[in-house]
Amino acid sequence: MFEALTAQPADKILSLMAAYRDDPRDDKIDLGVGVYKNALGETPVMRAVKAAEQMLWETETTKSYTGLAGDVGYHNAMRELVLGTAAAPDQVAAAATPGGTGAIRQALELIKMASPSATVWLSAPTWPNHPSIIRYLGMPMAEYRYFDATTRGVDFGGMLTDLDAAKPGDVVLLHGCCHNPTGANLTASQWQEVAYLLKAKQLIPFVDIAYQGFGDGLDADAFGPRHLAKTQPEMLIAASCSKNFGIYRERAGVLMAVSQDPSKTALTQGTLAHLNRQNYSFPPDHGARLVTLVLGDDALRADWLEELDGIRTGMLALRQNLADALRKRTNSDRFDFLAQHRGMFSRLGATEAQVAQMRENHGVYMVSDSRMNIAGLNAQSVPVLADAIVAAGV
Ligand code: PLP
Ligand code: TYF
Repeated sequence: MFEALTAQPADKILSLMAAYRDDPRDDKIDLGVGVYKNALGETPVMRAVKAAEQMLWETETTKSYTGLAGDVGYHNAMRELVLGTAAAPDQVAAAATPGGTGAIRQALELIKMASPSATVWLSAPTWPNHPSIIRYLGMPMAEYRYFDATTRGVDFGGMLTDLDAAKPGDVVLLHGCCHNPTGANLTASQWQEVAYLLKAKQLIPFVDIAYQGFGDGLDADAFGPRHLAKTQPEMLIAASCSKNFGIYRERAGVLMAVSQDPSKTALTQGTLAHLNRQNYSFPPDHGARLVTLVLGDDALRADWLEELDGIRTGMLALRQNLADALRKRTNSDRFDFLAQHRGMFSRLGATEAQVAQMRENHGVYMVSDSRMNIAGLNAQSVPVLADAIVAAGV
């Protein structure tokens, strides 16, 4: 049987990690995989998470199964974190999932079950796992324009024009904040315009939010999903705790299905539990429980917020430093977009050949589409990167 398997394409982000590891140069710079790193290049366990782990170790009395959809305390904590008061508890069905990716997968399976002919619209470009999973599930898929290669901002006119061609019942996947891979994001008023179009065309928003707190702050980053929850009849949200709690390997995510009509919630909740059962029975609990402890304890929550804000403002400072360094070297403002982008990533707009040149000549590792992880920089590497960018003729 196994001989019938065919080799699958590698994940270009993850293969870059291996190439970086194998590079013997000690001045190499890793701007590849989307993992937060401090100025020392470490991805530490957050203080509040460490404290919650100790609390859990001391107080946890059983590791028996949770519910099929995970723990209700976690659903509530995540609903409040992502949606605030934009949706009442009885409007939201929720299930814990293995990471944000698990939530995306379960959301797509729900869409396929409920509306097999719905096309899922993706931003061009998007996180490569979106089209990969959709293709694997055999679902119809289309792209809407999103990134403007000239301004390195959002091609908002193109986005609205393309979404206008979607048919009623189609699903539109939107990055909640901190767009991966471009770093270019919708403004609050653009979210309002998108919401207006979605409602008028009867399109269903599906928000993937994996970086809440990494852009302009926890509440500002959730403007989009909250506005949609208030204005749309139905929506799906896949939220990840990997980045903002720094618990990548614990695999904590949540899928939320929001409906203006609370009478639909029980059926949707049952479906989410069913989908978990089909795929892995019970979802992982450890990371979810840490998140619940941190969010539910005033002192831990305050400490988490402080550390998260330090991460966020540190990345903003690196963005500004890089934009300034490039202003100086090029005598122009054409890299100012780096300071306007938000989140971990910016798409630089370099060609594949320029990306390869920066890797070979300067040991700078970015994804071949010229996505850079800003958190991979520090005070020493910013000028090195700026030199590399100029030398490559970007
Ligand atoms: N969605 C986007 C856009 C991402 O970049 C990520 C990356 O980590 C995820 C979802 C999900 O991450 P995880 O499955 O590690 O929680
Ligand atoms: O985009 C990134 O770098 C992160 C991490 O298959 C990641 O989202 C990358 C690839 C992948 C899973 C996670």
